[in-house]
Amino acid sequence: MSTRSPATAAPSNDPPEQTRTGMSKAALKQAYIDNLFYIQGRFRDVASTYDLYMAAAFTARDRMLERWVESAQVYKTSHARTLCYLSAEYLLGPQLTQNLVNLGIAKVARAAAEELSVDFNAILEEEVEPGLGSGGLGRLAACYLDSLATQRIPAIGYGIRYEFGIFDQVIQDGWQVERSDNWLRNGNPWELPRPKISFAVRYGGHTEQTRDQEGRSRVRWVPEMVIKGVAYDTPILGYGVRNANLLRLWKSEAPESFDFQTFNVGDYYGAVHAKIEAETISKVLYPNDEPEAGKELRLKQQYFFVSCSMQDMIRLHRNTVGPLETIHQKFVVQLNDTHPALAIAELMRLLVDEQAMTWEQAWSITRQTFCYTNHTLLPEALETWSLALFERLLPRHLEIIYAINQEFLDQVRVRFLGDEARIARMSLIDETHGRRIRMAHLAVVGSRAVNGVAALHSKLIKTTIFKDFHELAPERFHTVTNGVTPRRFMVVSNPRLARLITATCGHDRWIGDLEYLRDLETHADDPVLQARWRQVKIAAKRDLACWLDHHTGVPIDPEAMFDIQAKRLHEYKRQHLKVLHIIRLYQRLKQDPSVSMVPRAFIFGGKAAPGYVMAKLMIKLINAVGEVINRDPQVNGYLRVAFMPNFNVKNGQRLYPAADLSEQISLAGKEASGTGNMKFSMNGALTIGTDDGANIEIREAVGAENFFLFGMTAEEVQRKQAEGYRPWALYQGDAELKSDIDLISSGLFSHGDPHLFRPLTDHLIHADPFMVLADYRAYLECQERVTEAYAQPRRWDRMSILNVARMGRFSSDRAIREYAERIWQIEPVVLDS
Ligand code: T68
Repeated sequence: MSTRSPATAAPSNDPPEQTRTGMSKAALKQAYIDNLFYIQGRFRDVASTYDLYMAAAFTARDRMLERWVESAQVYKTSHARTLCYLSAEYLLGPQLTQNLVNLGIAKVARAAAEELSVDFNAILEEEVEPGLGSGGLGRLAACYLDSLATQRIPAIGYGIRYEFGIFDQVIQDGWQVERSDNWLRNGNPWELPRPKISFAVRYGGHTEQTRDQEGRSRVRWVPEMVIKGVAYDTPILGYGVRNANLLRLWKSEAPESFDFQTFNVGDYYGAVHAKIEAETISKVLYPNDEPEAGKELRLKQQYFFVSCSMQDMIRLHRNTVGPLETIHQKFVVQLNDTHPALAIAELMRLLVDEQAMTWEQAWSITRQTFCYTNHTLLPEALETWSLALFERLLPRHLEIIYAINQEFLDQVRVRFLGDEARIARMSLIDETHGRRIRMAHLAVVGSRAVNGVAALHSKLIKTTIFKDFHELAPERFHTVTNGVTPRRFMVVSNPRLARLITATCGHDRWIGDLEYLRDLETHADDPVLQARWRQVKIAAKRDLACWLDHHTGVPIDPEAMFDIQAKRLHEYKRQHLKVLHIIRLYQRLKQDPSVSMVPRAFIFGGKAAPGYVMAKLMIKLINAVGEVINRDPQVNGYLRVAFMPNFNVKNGQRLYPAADLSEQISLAGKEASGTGNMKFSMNGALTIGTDDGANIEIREAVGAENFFLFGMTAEEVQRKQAEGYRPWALYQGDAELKSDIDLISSGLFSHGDPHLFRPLTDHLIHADPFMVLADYRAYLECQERVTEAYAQPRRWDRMSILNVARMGRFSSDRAIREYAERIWQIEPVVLDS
């Protein structure tokens, strides 16, 4: 390709109006060239890989917009009931392949690029992912966007367009180092700025009592600061349908008028400062597990996106149906955890103060509009805001929350006469830790439905954190087990496996309806399928080994068992339990070099919150243990340890296809659901896991004989803790456990420094809040069973095939159908093709 004229780059017989968005190879070739020329201003022979990526992205986007406009029109004219998904995080991952798959042109687009001598894999590597989330919760939101469109549910995802997403992790000397994620630096081809869709957001100041023209008493909020939120829209396509939904992210800016006002009175620097302050609000994502204390900016962010979203919802309702009294019939708002729970108070404020609705009517509408999903039971992760901070930033909302609280507690009083302790427990204000607002209580009181994210989790919220609320209104509590999208986590990330499944089943219906994977079951013992299955796995392992060698310098034999734990670093997820297992195997080999062992590669991935010292020390420990093992010729034929730097969606997609064993070893009762467990299992990894979160349901689905279960149940954990847990006694009572921990303290992994890992080992021995020591023995024994099974390839293959065949339930499509039917009461809207 060396032509100089874009118009004649790819001669085509298609009529001109079709070449703009045609799906044929010729049309796609022409579109690449046109987009390269008219958007990037480049000819093929001078284009960089990045230019080629942008051209491919715009080629996909043009085709998406057609469906998007059509969907918007149909949704509008049919007055379709619509879901507003409010989430502070969306961990979208790379967009190009995903969008090509959902457009149904992944193959032909690649072929068209290759005919233009474009290395398609190279342009995919060029893509920067929007890391607008920190973990499972943000990724769940992204999976749900995909499934909402696929299930034809009209939906808008609302969130924040962070200028800097989750930090990039690099590993230096075994330690995590954070680098800022400047994901927008080269532009973002997937978004459309909507400068005309913008709203004012107020902060601070005070409130005043006034009267309206009819003499009714009203509250006027006189803010101290006003900023502007501007919409940036990203189209979200469904798979196998023409529906496309909208992700609307808000960027904060200074309103021009405000800027000029200050400027006019001569305070130029003040004006610039105000502008910076406004722009700061959507500047950076806060990683989870960071202490909330003093995070004024985070509260500002939450209010910012919630206010823009509620104002937008009202505007949309006005533009279509009309009377505000029916807004709860048009929209349902799903709160993804408590981060957007302020929306409840904001909708009240908008309806009562700005739309002059009565309090009673506004509350009735609000209560019918919201639904809330809880994602955690960990007390330290339950959001609360100091009253003083809240009052300073959102004085009017505090009054509204007080009023909601008063009305609510009056009801509780009547229902549970004289039970003052209950009143204190249920209040929206926590008076015991220096007056704080309990966001989870606001979310429960303001919602018509509350749900947990796996069966066990839902049971636990009803018996622990929301026990009192459940006693008051049990009918409002639901469960919807999480799911993940098979488009991204199978088709996009594991094309070899996808092709094999399609060939084996004789159809690809499973991509749109994952229950069809059951068609694999009858082939589970077929030696031909098993051999191919193994080839697919080994190819993925080779790819990963190559990537890891290149990025970490740790060479890994693709024939080894790939034993992977990839998730956020956290004590409750117990990466250190995995490390103790590795140290045990290491010691076994050192003590008896003749012992025969199934070779294993232990691969970790995950970020630690920048301020979470213990989690960062766990990363250092993994790398330190790896360093000793990997260079010890006595053991490194059997054991390897690698830490994948910067675990994000893109890198995750390299891990899931390559795993033989998936580590899901949280302390029972702590992991609300987990979703990585589903991603691994869908790709044929077997799980070693505790009786926790969705592990329990995965085990039920795939069959107990195809799952490696170990450890205490949540009930046993509770009992043990109530009895008084003494890790010291366990440490003293188990010689191997003691020697594994002592080896860490000995300085072997820290160049002789016995102090480096002391905080970790001391904490294990003396406190061990996540009961690593209590599950250690059971874990080792279970790993023995894993080794035994892996040594029988045909048995392992059968188990792996059955795992995939029975994962249908864990598609996010199923989860979204459950939400739509049981919680939202929203019907799909079918578009004619
Ligand atoms: C996760 N939560 C749960 N939180 O830990 C996991 N937190 O079990 C579950 O599968 C997943 O949600 C989806 O339901 C999170 O990921 C956060 O990311 C988070 C972010 C900000 C503040 C607190």
